Amino acid sequence: MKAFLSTLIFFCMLTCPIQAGISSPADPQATPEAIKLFRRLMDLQKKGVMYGHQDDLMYGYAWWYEKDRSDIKDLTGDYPAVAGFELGHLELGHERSLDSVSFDQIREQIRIFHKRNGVITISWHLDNPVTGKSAWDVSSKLVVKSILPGGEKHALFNTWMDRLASYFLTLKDDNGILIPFIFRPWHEHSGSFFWWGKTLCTEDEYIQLWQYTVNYLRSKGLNNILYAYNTDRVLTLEEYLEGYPGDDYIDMLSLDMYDRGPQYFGELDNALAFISGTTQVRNKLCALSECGGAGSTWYSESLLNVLKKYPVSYVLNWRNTFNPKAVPEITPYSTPSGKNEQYRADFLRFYNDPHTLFLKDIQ
Ligand code: BMA
Repeated sequence: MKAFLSTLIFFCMLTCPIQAGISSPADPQATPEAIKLFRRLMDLQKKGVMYGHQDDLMYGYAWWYEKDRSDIKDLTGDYPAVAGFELGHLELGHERSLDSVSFDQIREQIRIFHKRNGVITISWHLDNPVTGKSAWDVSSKLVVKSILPGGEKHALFNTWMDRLASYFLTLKDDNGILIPFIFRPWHEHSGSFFWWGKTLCTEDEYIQLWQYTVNYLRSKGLNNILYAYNTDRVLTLEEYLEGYPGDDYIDMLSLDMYDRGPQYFGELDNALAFISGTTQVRNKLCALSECGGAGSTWYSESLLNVLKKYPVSYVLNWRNTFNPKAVPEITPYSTPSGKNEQYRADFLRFYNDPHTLFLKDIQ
């Protein structure tokens, strides 16, 4: 009996990784590198919150693609732990993204950042396949339906998926191994400002879109990807999970939430409580995948106090647009002008807090 029980326990440990406390990506064929990344992120999320910045390595305040440069590094001496990249317009076969960034240079920076042991996350603001306008064109509620199997834009969408897959297949390290990364398509679903938004398709269509995307990329041998489900501001778990494609498809449950007023930290606290709660039950990662503040108080105790309450993998600020005349709103720019001093001081406090993790902290 004893022998039988220990054999049973051993068998369970092999076949039931969740019960045994070993977490794995949703993809049953995940590459060793994807498994390693997932487990590393799981460990790190217990230690603190990584800082991420969109397009950090591509351009910044008053500079454009300078080798090794980063606004965050200019200010703190360290890179963010997470680097965000954007692939909008790759689907059209263009050489540059909708933000005028070269896809070859994105590849180059992904390779370099991976070598530095940084974490990579990719977003995709793809055009509207029905109207040929941007991702923000919400003039039709039939777009998602039309790109699913049987829809009139399905063949076109497949050519877009092929371009995406072909590009992903070039993201390899020096040994020819696919670089693992987080992919966050179909983002901010709870809002209605992208053609895949909540009121622009049915819940079932949105789920099918997600599943189709993941299955398509897996079928191309891309088993190196961790998928991030994402919504904009939400008030309940039910609202958050409307359109969730399922635990077999998703590795990270993420939220985009910008500071739009005094209720922000309370709402953020509320949302992270139920999102991180559900990630713990599901054995998934949690992230605040886009955020930023209105003004110099954003990198404050209030933000850190919320982040310290929950296991959150990373907090990412959106891009610094190349605009020397702009007043910084989202991230602190490195230029030492009077107006920026307060932002810089706040950000350095945020950087120096033991709970925040930058690139050197995750080596
Ligand atoms: C948005 C804005 C746009 C940009 C897009 C993709 O939120 O920053 O200007 O084109 O992200 O990066």
